[in-house]
Parts: sequence; C-alpha cells; structure tokens
Amino acid sequence: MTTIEPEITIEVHLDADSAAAMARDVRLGLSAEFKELAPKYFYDDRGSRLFEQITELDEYYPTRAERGILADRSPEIVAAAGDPATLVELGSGSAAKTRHLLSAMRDAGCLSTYVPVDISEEITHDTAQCLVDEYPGLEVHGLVCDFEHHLERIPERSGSRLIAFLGGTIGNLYPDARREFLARISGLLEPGDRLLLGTDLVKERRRLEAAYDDAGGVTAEFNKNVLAVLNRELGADFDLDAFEHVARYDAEAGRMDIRLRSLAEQRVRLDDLDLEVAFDAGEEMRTEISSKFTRDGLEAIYAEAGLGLAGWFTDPAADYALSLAQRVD
Ligand code: SAH
Ligand code: AVI
Repeated sequence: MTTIEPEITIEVHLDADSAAAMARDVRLGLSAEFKELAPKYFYDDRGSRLFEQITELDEYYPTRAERGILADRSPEIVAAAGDPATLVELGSGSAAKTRHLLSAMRDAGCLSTYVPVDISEEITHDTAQCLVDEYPGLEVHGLVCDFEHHLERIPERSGSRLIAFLGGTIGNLYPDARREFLARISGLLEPGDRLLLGTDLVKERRRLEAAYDDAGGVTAEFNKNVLAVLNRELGADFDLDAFEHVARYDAEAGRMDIRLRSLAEQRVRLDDLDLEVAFDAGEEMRTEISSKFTRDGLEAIYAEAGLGLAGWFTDPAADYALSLAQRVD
C-alpha cells in the first residue's frame, strides 16, 4: 500500500500471481483453434493513452453520449442514489466524465471518498493526484487490480456507496463472466447502495463499425498495442505490421467483434512461455468483444444478478444509457 499524500492511498494488487495469470491466459488463448486474447491486456500506459484518443474521435460516440448524460443529469442521479458518501468506480481510467458525478456529490454535500479501481497503475496514480487537487478534502483510496478477481479488496463501507461502471466496459465481458461479475457486485450492495452502469445501446451496423474502425487508424493502433504488450511482458516477437485490424458487428450476438488478422503465414515465438504459435495467412484472432444492449435485455441481465432497475437515463438520440440498479432480495 502506498500513501502518497494524506488524502491519497493506492493499493496495488498486481503481483506475481497476476503475471502468472496473464501467462496462463495467453498460453490458453493462443493454443486454441480459434485464437483469442483478453481485452484487459490492451491497457498498459500506451494503451490507456490510445484509449483516451479514441474517446475524442468523431466516430466514437459512446464517450460523448455518456458525458452528455452525466453533464445534464448527475444531480438527479446522485439524488436517486441517495446522496452517497463514497463513489467506487470500476475501470476508472482517467475519470474524465466522473467529475460530473463528483461535483454533483460535492454540491449535495455528501462527497467524502472516491475509490478508483483500475488495472493500469500509472493512470490510477495520475487520476488520484488530479482529483485531490480539484476536490479539496476528497479522500482517494485507489485499487490497482483486476476487477474481475479482486472486488473483495474494495475498502469497507462507511456510509452509503454508489458503484459506477462507466464507458460501456461491461460490454467487454462475455455473458458468463458478466453474469458472475454482476452477481458479485450485487453481493457488495447494501440497502441504500446503488450501481450506476454505462451501456452502449444496439444501433445500426454502419455507425457501430465506424466507431470501432476510425478513419485515422487510432483504434487499429489500440488493437495492435496488445501485441506490443505481449512482446514486452512475455518476450514475444510479434511483428505489429504483420497484422491488420478487423471490426465487425455480429448482429445475432449483439456485439462488436474485434480481431487482428494475420497478413501472412507466420510463426511467433513467446520466449517466456516457451511457446511457438503458427498463424495462417488471413487467420483472425479475437482481441475484444463489445456488447450492445437494449433496456429489456439489461433488465433481464439485472434480474439474473438479483438486481432491479432503479433509473434509466439516455442521451437524446438514445445511443447510450446509464442505468441505476439496486439489490432486490
Ligand atoms: N471508465 C473510463 C475508461 C474506460 S476504458 C471511461 O469511461 O472512459 C476501460 C478501463 O477499464 C481502462 O482504464 C482499463 O485499464 C480498465 N480495465 C479493463 N479491464 C480491467 C480489469 N479486468 N480490471 C480492472 N480494470 C480494467
Ligand atoms: C473500454 N470499452 C468500453 C471500449 C469499447 O467501446 O468497447 C474499448 C474500445 N475498443 C475499441 N474501441 C474502444
């Protein structure tokens, strides 16, 4: 645990076990007949910076839509969440849009503690520092960890909590993982606590595919960055120029399917895994899914996790939704 200044505590739970888990995941994913890597490995420093660039792209509407809802409705959201003392944010990143919630909590006189939870250490430190400067008196208790595995590290509750999971990141989890994750969040909610979940909504293919394949190639760079992470972390020798970015909407599954396509027949060596992987020319490897939701679908997903919808906020075009959920026993 690091206490950087009185108001900031950051706990880092990425250790030898996390490195071993990454090695295991990658070995499994690259040894399967249909190769796949987990999207959490995008987010080293460079990946986090590239994601920030994505959020500013014309084609990438989700951040703009979510920011608009938060800018307009945060006081209402905070009141509907019962004026919480603590904001826990999963996958917090730069917390750019979170300021709207924090300001509404400050203005309502309830703001005490912010708990950012993110796998990327540098961005969590930077975010904590900026926020204590911007919100005098705010306590920041950050956790650098994998939110799929370390939710129990979230500090004990003192006063009511709002757990926010913004940006549509829930869409990056497969249905089974999502079910388990929401059930665990549901288990963290005490009476009076709320979950605030950001979800991108189903829409026409053209806009979805453009959002994940921008003309400037930023998303392609973000996607290929996972190969650079494997080169550094696992002694791999991926040639980033030997792969191309692919982003297709799978309407049946209701999700973007994001892949890297091998441009040639090639072999890649991962020294730290003592593994050699063969790619055929044209072979595709999945690096991310990004599910799109409907209100009915989300209500069913909540019900399975013992949660009930307590608020629904969309942008005027209904591209994106923020929903409040509470535990129903
Ligand atoms: N909430 C921000 C950032 C979204 S990007 C926004 O709405 O703009 C997704 C964020 O989740 C990144 O900061 C990434 O580092 C983090 N993340 C992804 N997988 C994670 C995991 N398994 N555990 C913890 N953080 C994760
Ligand atoms: C973080 N997550 C919600 C983004 C998304 O839209 O699924 C990640 C992303 N991948 C490509 N562009 C953005």
